[in-house]
Order: sequence, then structure tokens, then C-alpha cells
Amino acid sequence: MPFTRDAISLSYLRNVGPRFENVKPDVGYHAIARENGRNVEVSPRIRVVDDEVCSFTITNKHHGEIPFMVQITDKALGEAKLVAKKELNCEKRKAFKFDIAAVGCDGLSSENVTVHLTVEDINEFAPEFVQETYSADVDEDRLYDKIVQVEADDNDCSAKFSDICKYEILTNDQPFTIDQEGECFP
Ligand SMILES: [Ca+2]
Ligand SMILES: [Ca+2]
Repeated sequence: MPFTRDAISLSYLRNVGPRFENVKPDVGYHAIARENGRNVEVSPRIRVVDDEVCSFTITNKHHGEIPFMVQITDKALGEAKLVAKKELNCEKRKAFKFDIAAVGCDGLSSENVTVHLTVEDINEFAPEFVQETYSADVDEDRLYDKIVQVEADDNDCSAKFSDICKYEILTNDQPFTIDQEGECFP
């Protein structure tokens, strides 16, 4: 069947360009980078098939700098990794969204695939009281529901490392208690 043979040889001759393997275009890549570091874990792994890859492009549809690049780790296998160009700071920016494309050595480009990247928090900050001092006057011989409300906050970027769990009174032998919301009462 000459028609079939022609169709096969045509597809071999016509280079289709590079393509990202195992990634759904509507889902894209999911990436996690730890703050204060440069390593990025990408899922699924970045692999380019159908063409020899020579470089990658990163495009950003939104405002702001994208401090990442894609590095080829194994050219023969088409494998690459995403790395941060500088240390990330979750307190400054928690998430990035950008597109990557593979550029074949013949100059053809793949389709763009979106990377959704989250910066993972590290617990660097201790809680701090919002005010340096809190004061209240109380009358003697009277019970109070609440004497003073204290409040602390924490500069870490995630709830896990910035939520205030509880408050404690450090001084022994005094008639006050403090609850988990920071309300102080006798
Ligand atoms: Ca913290
Ligand atoms: Ca942090």
C-alpha cells in the first residue's frame, strides 16, 4: 500500500518539535520550593520528548519577576530541572505562576505549559506582642470576666508557623490566668 508508506515516511521527515512528556496541558506542573533555598521539586518530572532539547524559555503573563530557570540535566533523555536563581522568601511571595516551553536544537518550540509553584514556609520568626506593654486598672473586691486583651503576631507566611497557639503567664504566685485567645482574667 504505497499510501501508508508515504504517510509514515512523511511523519519521519516532518519534525514535530519538542513536547513535554506526561504533563496534562490543562493541569501543568506543580512545584514546591522551600524558602531560603534554591531547590525546586516538580511534579511530574520535566522531560522533553520528540526532539532534542537545547534550551527552555520562561514566560510570565503576570507582573513581577520570575526568579527561576530550567536547566537541562540529561540532554539525551531530555530531562531537566527547575531551579531558583536566588533564595526565595515566603514572607515576600508565597506563590508563582509562569509558563515554560522547550526549545529544540532545530529551533522548534514546544507548547507552553504552566508551572504552579508554591514556596514552602520555614519557621524563622518567633511570635511578638503587638504592643510592648499592656496595662489595666482593677478595683479590689471585684471579679472580672476580662481585665486586658493581649495580642501577639508572627511574621512567618504560613498558618502552620505563624498561628499563635496559646498564651502563658510566666510569673508564679499571682492571681491571674490567661486563656488561649489572650484574654487575661483573675
Ligand atoms: Ca513563627
Ligand atoms: Ca518563614
